[in-house]
Amino acid sequence: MPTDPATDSAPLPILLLNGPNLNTLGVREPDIYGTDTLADVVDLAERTAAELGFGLRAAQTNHEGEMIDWIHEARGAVCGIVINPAGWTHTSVALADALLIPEVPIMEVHLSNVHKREAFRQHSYISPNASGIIVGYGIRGYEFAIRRLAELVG
Ligand code: DHK
Repeated sequence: MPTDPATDSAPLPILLLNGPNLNTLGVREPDIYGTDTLADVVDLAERTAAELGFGLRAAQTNHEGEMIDWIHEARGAVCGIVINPAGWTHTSVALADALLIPEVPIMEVHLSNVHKREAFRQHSYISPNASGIIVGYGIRGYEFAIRRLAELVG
């Protein structure tokens, strides 16, 4: 398990990133994305990470450059990344490139089953470099992703 050089014992935290529009979870198209909020996602992720002995850093943004800056800063600072890239999944070469920079396992999460939806949602620029992809489990997908990440880095 990669450890924090500052303490030489505690594992590096997991980084949870959520992309555009996910700040509106709970009110946005609840028939597709459910009624849980982003705060519920972060709470579930924090509890799951803590159970497995990891800290968690969580952030959401609607600004692609900000997301890319956070991913650059993650190099050497986190043991893995769980990301729901939301709409950027299907559009962003820049985000896909950025996710190679930290050189840690990446778990890609989508609340909805993107493969049951519009054709444009069925291509992901992120998936070819993801260690795992979880789609269609609602917010439980984040829990599964953290559990898998812990296995991969543990
Ligand atoms: C979230 C979004 O905002 C969409 O743009 C993706 C994803 C699907 C989700 O299911 O979590 O297409």
